[in-house]
Amino acid sequence: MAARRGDVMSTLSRAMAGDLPSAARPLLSGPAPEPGIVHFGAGAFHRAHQAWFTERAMAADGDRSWGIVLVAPRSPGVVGALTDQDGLFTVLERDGLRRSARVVNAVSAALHAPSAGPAVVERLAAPTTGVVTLTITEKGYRRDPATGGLLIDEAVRADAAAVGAGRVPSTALGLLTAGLQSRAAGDGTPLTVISCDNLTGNGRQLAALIGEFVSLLPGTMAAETAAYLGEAVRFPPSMVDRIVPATAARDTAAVQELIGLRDDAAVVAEPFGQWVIEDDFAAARPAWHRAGIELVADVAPYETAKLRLLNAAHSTIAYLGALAGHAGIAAALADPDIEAAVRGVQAEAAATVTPPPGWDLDAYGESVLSRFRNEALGHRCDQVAADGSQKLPVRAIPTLRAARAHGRSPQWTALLIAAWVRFVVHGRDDDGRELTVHEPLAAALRAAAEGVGAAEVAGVVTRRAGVLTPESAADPVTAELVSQAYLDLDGHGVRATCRALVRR
Ligand code: CS2
Repeated sequence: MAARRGDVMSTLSRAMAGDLPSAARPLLSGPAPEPGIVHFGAGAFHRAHQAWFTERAMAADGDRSWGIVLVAPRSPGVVGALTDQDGLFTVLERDGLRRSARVVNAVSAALHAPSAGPAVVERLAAPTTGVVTLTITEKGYRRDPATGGLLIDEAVRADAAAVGAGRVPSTALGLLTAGLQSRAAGDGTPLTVISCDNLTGNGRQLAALIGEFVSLLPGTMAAETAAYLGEAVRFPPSMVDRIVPATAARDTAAVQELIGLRDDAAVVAEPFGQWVIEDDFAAARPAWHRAGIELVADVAPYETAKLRLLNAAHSTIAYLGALAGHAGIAAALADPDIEAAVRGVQAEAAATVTPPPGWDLDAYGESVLSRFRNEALGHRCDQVAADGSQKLPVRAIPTLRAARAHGRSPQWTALLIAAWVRFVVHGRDDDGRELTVHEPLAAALRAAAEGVGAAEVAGVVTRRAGVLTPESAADPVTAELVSQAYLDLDGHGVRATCRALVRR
């Protein structure tokens, strides 16, 4: 570990990789793998999940042709650091006092789309590209919450016009459409496109949104691309799972200590990781089955169980935790009143879910809670609380609807929704301290709630955000449960509200 040159810590690079302690060396030794995958989204999750699994797969069968070209659609994010580090980055795993770090060799190149010119579309069009993956977050799909279809706004129209005119589009969906159009006009090599975001039926939704995008292209181009989509492109749904908080300074410092080099693209994660993909590929794929990835006939039960029992529970901890004054997820779950609410949400969800083959939903719910208790991860409530208007329709509303369809009164799920409303509109915890609120609709929702009586706030805000479907919003029991929970949070705070619901 002799990487110190004078007083300056050297930065991770391929030339320095030989100096790494043996436990930290990449599984795939040698040069960067040849590009075979294009990935959209430069967040930490991709590095700790798909890139980590794919390196494992390449190391397992020695096929080095599935290197990842990482595309940052908007902000350059980590592109500069990854380029300087020859695509190498570290995954730091933390669990209690245990920590370990390993450098991952999976990235062939990193591109910042706005500055890369036609390079992204060229890479998508290259016959050697066999798979595209996406982690562009819920809001990156540009879904219209009211219709579930593509939100055809100015950016989408401009992108469709750009593709039509052979210019480079700017949104992730626009770039993907340009790549598909280019393949359709070329030799039509098959392609598999895998959404790795937390959407219901993510593959099906992405296929539909791309279909809509393609229909906005000029006539012949639209027809040719649509034909290619139908014949040679598959969009298998996938369920992804690994808790990956934002990398903090203490994580970068831990990596430096463990690998002896500075890494500006390091990510921190829990040891657990899961990826379930529907076995529906257009052509070849990496040896993912040799890297622990489950290839199944139907992803839906896995995805439903994960969204409703894990993600909804996570959001419950985040909103109630933030409102009760907790900064971290683990600390919030250690609060017995919040734990009762989280268990309530999980129980309501479990009653609506068909377990995936071989799963015991009680054991799954418990395993999720024990993962959330991993305090060493430093996962913050405000991170999970971000973008609630995009997340709740996927992770909470389906439970609410299914429970109501069976005549039940899902009070805990209603509390989750009310807590989100309170978090966004009030923006302060129960002791009056200001909260960090990341919510794309925050300004509009606060304006909508202005001057509205407390009994009406939850209804007005959930309708304005499109979080409740019109059918759920019209259900008097749902409306009453959410409004009452909001009034209780407003009047008595998180703890008293949870205690009262436990007694109910
Ligand atoms: C979290 C997820 O931030 C959030 O919304 O619920 O990112 C969660 O950590 C992952 O889905 C776990 O796989």
